[in-house]
Amino acid sequence: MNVSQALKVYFVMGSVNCLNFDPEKTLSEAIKGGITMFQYREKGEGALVGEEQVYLGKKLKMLCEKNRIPFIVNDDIDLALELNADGIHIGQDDSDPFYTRKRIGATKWIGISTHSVQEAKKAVADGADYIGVGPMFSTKTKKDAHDVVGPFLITQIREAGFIHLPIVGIGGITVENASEVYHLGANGVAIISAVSQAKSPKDATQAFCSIQ
Ligand code: TZP
Ligand code: MG
Repeated sequence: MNVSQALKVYFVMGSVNCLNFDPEKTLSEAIKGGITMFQYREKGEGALVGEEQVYLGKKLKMLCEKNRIPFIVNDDIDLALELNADGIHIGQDDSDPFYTRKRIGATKWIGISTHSVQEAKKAVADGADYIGVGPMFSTKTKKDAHDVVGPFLITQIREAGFIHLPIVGIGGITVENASEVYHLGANGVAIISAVSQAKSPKDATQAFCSIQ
């Protein structure tokens, strides 16, 4: 699977995002529903740390591996290495992209969060394999989220030229608004709460998979 295919329905989650089921059950249901990539994002108030964070990460990685779903770790290079993740996702304030590349190696994927055409251009120069663009819409999931940038920024990034990286939209994405994100040029949608807090994460994922 290449990066742009993997981004199509990209489920992002940590233990604090799960509402009706534990993280393993939530992920296994989302896998049954058809997610194309998973990001382990264990952060926010009440998030697991240390050995517990690693322990849960190993269980989620095993689930992904068994089902051939690429497994990405948020922010933490050491954790990504320890879990033998397929890649890492970093924000503008996280570790330096060149340092990150040096540590995780040439074959792993690096995703970089961007909020403007300028940051997207920089992500290309920094060796990203894909970029995240957001928040697409308002979200309660990330307390320190950037102001909403809106899905049209994806079109602007596409039209700016020289940015041929796969793009995933993130932030406030629901089954109702996801098609707008795809239609404005995204290769995929990254979703937390619309799957992790759904009554049925499997049905919610299936609904995302049938869009476009
Ligand atoms: N980065 C930008 S918005 C966001 C992240 C991690 C949160 C997305 O969560 P949700 O529940 O899909 O709005
Ligand atoms: Mg980050």
